[in-house]
Amino acid sequence: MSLPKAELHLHIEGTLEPELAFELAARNGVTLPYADTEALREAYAFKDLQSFLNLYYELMAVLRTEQDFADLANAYLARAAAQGVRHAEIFFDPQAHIARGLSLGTVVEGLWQALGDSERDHGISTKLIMCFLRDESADSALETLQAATPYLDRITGVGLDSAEVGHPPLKFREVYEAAARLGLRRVAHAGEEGPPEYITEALDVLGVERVDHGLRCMEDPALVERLVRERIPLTLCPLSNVRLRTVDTLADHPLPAMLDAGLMCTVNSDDPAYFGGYAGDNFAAVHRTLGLTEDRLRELARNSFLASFLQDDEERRAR
Ligand code: ES4
Ligand code: ZN
Repeated sequence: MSLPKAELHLHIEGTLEPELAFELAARNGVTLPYADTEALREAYAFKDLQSFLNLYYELMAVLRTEQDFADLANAYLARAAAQGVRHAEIFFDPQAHIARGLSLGTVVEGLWQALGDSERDHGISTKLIMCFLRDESADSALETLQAATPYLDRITGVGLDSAEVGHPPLKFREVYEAAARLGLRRVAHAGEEGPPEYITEALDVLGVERVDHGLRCMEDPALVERLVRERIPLTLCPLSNVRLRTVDTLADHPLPAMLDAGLMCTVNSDDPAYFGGYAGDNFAAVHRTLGLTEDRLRELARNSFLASFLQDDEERRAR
C-alpha cells in the first residue's frame, strides 16, 4: 500500500532478512546455527516477546562492520520506499552491539552512511532513536548515553526496548532525565507485554512524548481518557502483536476500538523481517482484516506525520 506515511516504530536490527543475514555471515566468517534461509525462517514461530528477542539478538552476530550497518539500513530504506514510507524514525540497540565488541562509532557511522543519502536515494527523510535495553542495568544505559556524546548531532532521541515485564520505566528515570538535559526527544516501549501502569510511568517518570505499542492501555479506561485528552501518540504494530501472541489473531486487534475511542494511533512494522511485513503490509493487513475504511487509513497516515519528530525538531534547531 503506497499511501504516503511516516514509520515511527522500526528496529533497524529487525529488518535483517534471512538472505542478507547469510550474505553478511559469509562475508564476515560467522557461522549461523541454521543450514539455510529456509531453516532459519522455520525458527520464526514465536510464542512471546522473549522467544523472538532470543533469535533477534542471536542473528545480530553477522553485523560486524560499518558497511554491514549501511547495507542493512539501505535494504530497509529501499523496501520502505516501495511501500510509501516518506519519513522513518529508526531505532537501534547500541548495547547489543557494544556487548559483542563493536564500537558505538561503527554502528552510528555505518547507519549514517545510508541515512545521509536516504533522501536522495530513497526519497525518505530519517531520524535516529537510540534505545536502551530495559533488561540491562540503568548504569549500563547511562554509560551508553555518555558514549553517545560524540554522535549527538545524529541522534534525535532515546527509546526503551527489549524484555518489558519486570523492567518498569522507573528503573530508567535518571538516564531519561540526563537525555532530556541533552535536548534529546523521549519515547519508550510500554504496554506491549507490560501492564497499563508502565504506560503511565513512562509518561510521568520518563516524560515520553510518544508511547511505543501502548496496546494494553485498553485495560484502563481512565488511562485511555488521559491519552486521548493529551493527544499522546501510540505507535502500534499490528503484525508484530499477532506474531508475538499479544493478540490471538489480527481480527482480534483492538485498533478499530482504539481509533473509535479517539486515541492518536499510528501503524508501524516493528521488526518487519521477523513479523511478516513492512509498513505498507501492516496498513494493508488492517484494511483487509479489520475492515478499516479508506478514511481511517488516511487518518492513520496523517497521524504518522503529526506524531513524528519532523516538524518540532527543525523548528527547535532553527531557534
Ligand atoms: C522489540 Cl517487538 C519489540 N519489543 C520490545 N523490544 C524490541 N526490540 C526489538 N523488537
Ligand atoms: Zn518495538
